[in-house]
Amino acid sequence: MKLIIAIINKDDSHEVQTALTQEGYSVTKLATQGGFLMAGNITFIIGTEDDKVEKALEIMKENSKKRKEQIPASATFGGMGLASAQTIEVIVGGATVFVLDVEQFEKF
Ligand code: 2BA
Repeated sequence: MKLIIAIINKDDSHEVQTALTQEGYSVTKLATQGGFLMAGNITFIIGTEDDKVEKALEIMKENSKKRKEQIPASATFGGMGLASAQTIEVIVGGATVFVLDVEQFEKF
């Protein structure tokens, strides 16, 4: 069994959640915040069988597209040493995913 921890952009999280649930995955959703943009994102915790990991990754990939956004430097942690009026280009969206081995799984 594996534990998938997936950090997803807030704007994509509804589609990801719907698609995962429709495919029968059990999903726990946490409201989280990125350390750099300090914007809300969503972290999904998904416990699943080894042979279902690839399909879950596929669903996340299909439903969370990367895109470029211009962000005011002042909106980033520390402001990157730039004047607050300056903007920087940041890639947002997509998914950051960790897949871990589960040593033991119990439901009481
Ligand atoms: P944030 O830390 O808010 O980062 C949002 C996006 O800003 C990142 O997208 C990246 O494109 C950019 N970025 C982050 N740190 C940067 C820096 N020091 N300089 C310039 N640009 C920077 P992603 O890499 O797709 O990450 C999206 C979110 O996933 C992150 O939000 C963070 O919450 C999480 N994340 C990413 N990598 C992680 C990791 N190795 N461990 C834990 N969480 C991670």
